[in-house]
Amino acid sequence: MEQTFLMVKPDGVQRNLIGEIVGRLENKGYQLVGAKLMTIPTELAEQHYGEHKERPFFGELVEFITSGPVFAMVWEGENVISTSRLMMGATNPKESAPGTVRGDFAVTVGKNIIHGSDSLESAEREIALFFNKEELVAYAKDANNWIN
Ligand code: RTP
Ligand code: MG
Repeated sequence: MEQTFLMVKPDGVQRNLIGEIVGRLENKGYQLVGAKLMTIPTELAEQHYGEHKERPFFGELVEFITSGPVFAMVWEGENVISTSRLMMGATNPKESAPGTVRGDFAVTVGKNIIHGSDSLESAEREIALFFNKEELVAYAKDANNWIN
């Protein structure tokens, strides 16, 4: 089953949006298979955002993503990579539609609340950067078994 790497950025953690974001993904029908609250070391941030190394905002981006705890997650489900990107909204909140995380909660591109892998290749790379295999949990969901 397809998996993606999603992360509530430091601004989202500070604004108490972890629950809101996890809730949206659960309600959609995706399954959480790994999660941790962590402060990203600078070296890991530079690796994670390596594709933006030459961009003028790279320094600010690394500084921001390491500035406080993030909530790193792996989510699983059909088309989860592209659909979770749709649920996040456009990178710049001034273009992200209402109903998306960035459209509903963010104002500026530098503090846009959530990260999501943008392709299968990025998802595999980012999951491996942030999680060991043992930290990802395969499990069946059947709520009816857990009520009585
Ligand atoms: P992300 O990687 O964080 O999920 O965001 P994304 O794919 O939608 O956007 P991407 O192009 O990968 O950019 C990564 C992050 O860099 C910041 N950014 N700042 N100042 C700027 O013009 C600018 N452009 C991008 C954003 O925080 C973006 O999420
Ligand atoms: Mg990106």
